[in-house]
Amino acid sequence: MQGRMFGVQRQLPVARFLFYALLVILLVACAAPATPLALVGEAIRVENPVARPAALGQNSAAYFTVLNPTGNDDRLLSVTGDVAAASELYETINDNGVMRMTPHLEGFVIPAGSTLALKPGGKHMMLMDLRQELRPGQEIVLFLVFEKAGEMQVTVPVMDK
Ligand SMILES: [Cu+2]
Repeated sequence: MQGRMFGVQRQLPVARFLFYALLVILLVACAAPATPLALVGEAIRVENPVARPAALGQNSAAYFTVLNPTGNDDRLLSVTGDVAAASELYETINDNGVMRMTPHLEGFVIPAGSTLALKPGGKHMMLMDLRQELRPGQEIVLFLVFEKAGEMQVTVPVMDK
């Protein structure tokens, strides 16, 4: 009986050592990823969406930021919305002083732990041949389709002119 008690007491320091050793391993492992720790495990999300005001039948553009805090690259494949006859992903490029828009049928990659900014003068979403007027203050609904995150519904306010 006394021998067993002694045996348990002798094992306790070993258990404590293993506990701290495991803690150190976990801390080192957690410090390794490039993604800020607070963001790990969160899903892809869209922030600050806006659309340009435009008249019925005209073209408009939508801008937003996609945050990818996951550990995997993802790709914004396409965008759709009932407000336009067609919606596509484009990029405005300065070609020797001439601004040109080029379509990105392959979509936009959002690397793991980084953001994709769609903004005026850069990558953006075109809303072509509007089925309705887009007035400032109004809200429209767009659907973004991601390779891994799937479809995401986004409410987009129409910005001031
Ligand atoms: Cu455009």
